[in-house]
Amino acid sequence: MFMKKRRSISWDEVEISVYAGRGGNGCVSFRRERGPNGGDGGKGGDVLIKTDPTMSTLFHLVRKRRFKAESGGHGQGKNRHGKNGKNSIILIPKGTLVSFDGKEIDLIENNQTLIVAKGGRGGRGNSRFATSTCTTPRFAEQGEAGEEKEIHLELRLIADVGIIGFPNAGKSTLLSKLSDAHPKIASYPFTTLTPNLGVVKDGEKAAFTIADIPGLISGAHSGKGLGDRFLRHIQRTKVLLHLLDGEEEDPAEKFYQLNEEMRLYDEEHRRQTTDYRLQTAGESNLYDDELLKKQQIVCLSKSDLDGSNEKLKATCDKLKMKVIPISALSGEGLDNLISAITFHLNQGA
Ligand SMILES: Nc1nc2c(ncn2[C@@H]2O[C@H](COP(=O)(O)OP(=O)(O)OP(=O)(O)O)[C@@H](O)[C@H]2O)c(=O)[nH]1
Ligand SMILES: [Mg+2]
Repeated sequence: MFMKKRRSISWDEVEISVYAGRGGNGCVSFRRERGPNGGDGGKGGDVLIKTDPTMSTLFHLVRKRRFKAESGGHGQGKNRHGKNGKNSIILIPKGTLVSFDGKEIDLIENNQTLIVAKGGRGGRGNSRFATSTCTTPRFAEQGEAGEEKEIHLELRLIADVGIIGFPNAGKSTLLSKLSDAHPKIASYPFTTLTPNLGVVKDGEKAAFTIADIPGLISGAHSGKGLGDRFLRHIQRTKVLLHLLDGEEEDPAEKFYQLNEEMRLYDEEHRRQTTDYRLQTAGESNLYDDELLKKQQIVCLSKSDLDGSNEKLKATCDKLKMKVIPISALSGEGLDNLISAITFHLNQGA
């Protein structure tokens, strides 16, 4: 009985079906006195997956999940070969793990391309089968079928800097001020439902990429709020920008809470990867993805509000570390912040 496969619906994990093009058929044709002249069929198009540095989700694949490349044209008389079918190219964000045929391929470079389904070979026309003993072959080859695959895609966003913080801290507002991204901003928690990615420019040049993720709350590591799904998107960032909400009563307390969430997430992740490594002994982990090992730049947002100086002092005293006051509204502290980010990124290079 035909069973419909369950497909996951999510912006960072999707399953798609790909169909490479069929090869065109070879042609049977003769020219009087001169013998067979049937051309070959064209090759079927491949289905490729390519990373696009400007994308930050797999959302576009939730609606469109079937990709078909063009079939090759059939061969024709007068030894005319069929046209090769056009490839189908699926764009995905950098940092997507592509799984098919029991393989897992991690696409982490910009504009990296991977053929996931190969087009069928075109059939040979009858002119190819003429021999001294068979001068009038009345047959040609059929084109081969293209490959068909089910592909699983899972995203772990790659950005130089990841903005983390509790809901409403001002993460998306900051992202929109620093970069070319236009995330949704509102005065209620959980405005951001999927990460946003932006490019920060230094003049004309791209200086670094920065992503904000949905607000985290206590219990996030075990899926509370919008959950642990988002923590995995900061695993591949080089530096964390920890944004404390300037409107919070006690921002330092929130700093500890979020770090505790990251510690618990690391612990859980380590346990899972150890289990996985035991199963697949010998395979090494690609990158060091522990959240607590990452450099954190701590900022206090909304420094334009009344009483922010006192709050900054109290927070610094409690945390005993440097906290950069910023206001995405007035622009205060943003230059300072960019210098700190650049310093940390260069240090890691
Ligand atoms: N006064 C002031 N308000 C700000 C500043 N930055 C952000 N806000 C306000 O804070 C609220 C939350 O801003 P968002 O940028 O949506 O916060 P977020 O951290 O992305 O929130 P989530 O997506 O829900 O996690 C909005 O009403 C913003 O206008 C700032 O520098 N000063
Ligand atoms: Mg937001």
